[in-house]
Amino acid sequence: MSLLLTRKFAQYSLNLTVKMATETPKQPSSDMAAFRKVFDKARHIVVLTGAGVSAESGVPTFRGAGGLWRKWRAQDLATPWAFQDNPSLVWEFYHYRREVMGSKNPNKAHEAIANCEKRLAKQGRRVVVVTQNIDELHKRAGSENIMELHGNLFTTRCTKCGHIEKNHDSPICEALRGKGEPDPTAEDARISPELLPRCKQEGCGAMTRPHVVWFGENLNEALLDSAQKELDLCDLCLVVGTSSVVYPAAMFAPQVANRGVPVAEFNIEPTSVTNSFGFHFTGPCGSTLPEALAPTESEPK
Ligand code: BJW
Ligand code: ZN
Repeated sequence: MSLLLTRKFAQYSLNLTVKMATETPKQPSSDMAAFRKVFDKARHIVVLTGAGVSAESGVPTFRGAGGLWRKWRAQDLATPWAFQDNPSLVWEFYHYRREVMGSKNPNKAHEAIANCEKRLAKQGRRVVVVTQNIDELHKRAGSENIMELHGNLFTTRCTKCGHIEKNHDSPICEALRGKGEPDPTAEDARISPELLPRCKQEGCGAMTRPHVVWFGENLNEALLDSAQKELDLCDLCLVVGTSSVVYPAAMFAPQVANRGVPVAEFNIEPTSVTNSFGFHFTGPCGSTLPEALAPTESEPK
């Protein structure tokens, strides 16, 4: 974690402890008209997204019903130790998710965010998406200011030379062709490392890995610092479809709320941080976001 971020995290934890000890939590408002007044005035909006924003596209989340971590153990599939121990299984998991994405498209929530960015840009206002998702659906919807905190499903990184490369091949390698869901119990079905995706840099040829951030790994420092700057400067933050349990992303919106900036959460249910925010809109974000971000007469031209 960068020094700046470590300091922010310590400060955030301290503030939160003091807040919890001294304040009765307030219920966030679900008054859309009140939100719209705040939205109309905002010049710099950060949209922090998680798996829930892609749920209505048919992409599974991690922790809810049908979530990936309900079916598989994160420690078997999304840690550097899992990859070291069984790269075949980890590649099967990411190959499976790449193939699933082939039939998925951005939904109304992605589109509302992308359209909002374009429209507000013409008014000299900034919208930036800070996403934990690796599925590229924000990009496919037309968002341009995107920070992918946890990496990208369609990018590989060489385990030896570090070469990073975009890769949309289907399948990503012949040995994975036709492989379905990963099966952590199928020890004898392991693909040998030589047959897993390899680096295409001349003279390298080492095994590549998905360019994503696993548990126990640091997020890209430069990216984190850029995200932190956006969060420090924004005058409105939307938190969409995230359980806000995974750090450091989980502390971003509460941090913004802590400096008195309005934060609106869009989720099908309350989360553990809902009461730190001014607004909470319950429901599928494919319905709530288009309403919240739609152009209106009151909007500055
Ligand atoms: C809808 C909806 C609809 C559904 N409309 N809403 C204490 C302090 C700091 C760090 C730690 C700590 N304790 C442990 C840590 C380390 C760890 C961590 O945070 N663990 C927690 C579980 C406690 N963090 C890390 O290791 C991170 N690195 C790090 O901190 O480095 C420094 C460090 C290292 C070691 C120790 C200490 C410090 C890295 C985190 C990497 C996360 N990686 C994953 C997988 C890789 C990417 C991939 O394969 O896709 O990222 S895990 C998974 O969780 C994925 C997601 O991006 C991430 C967040 O999940 P998300 O998006 O919130 O999804 P869900 O399913 O949880 O929630 C969906 C939400 O949508 C729900 O709320 C639904 O209600 C809602 N929803 N349908 C609106 N239609
Ligand atoms: Zn290489």
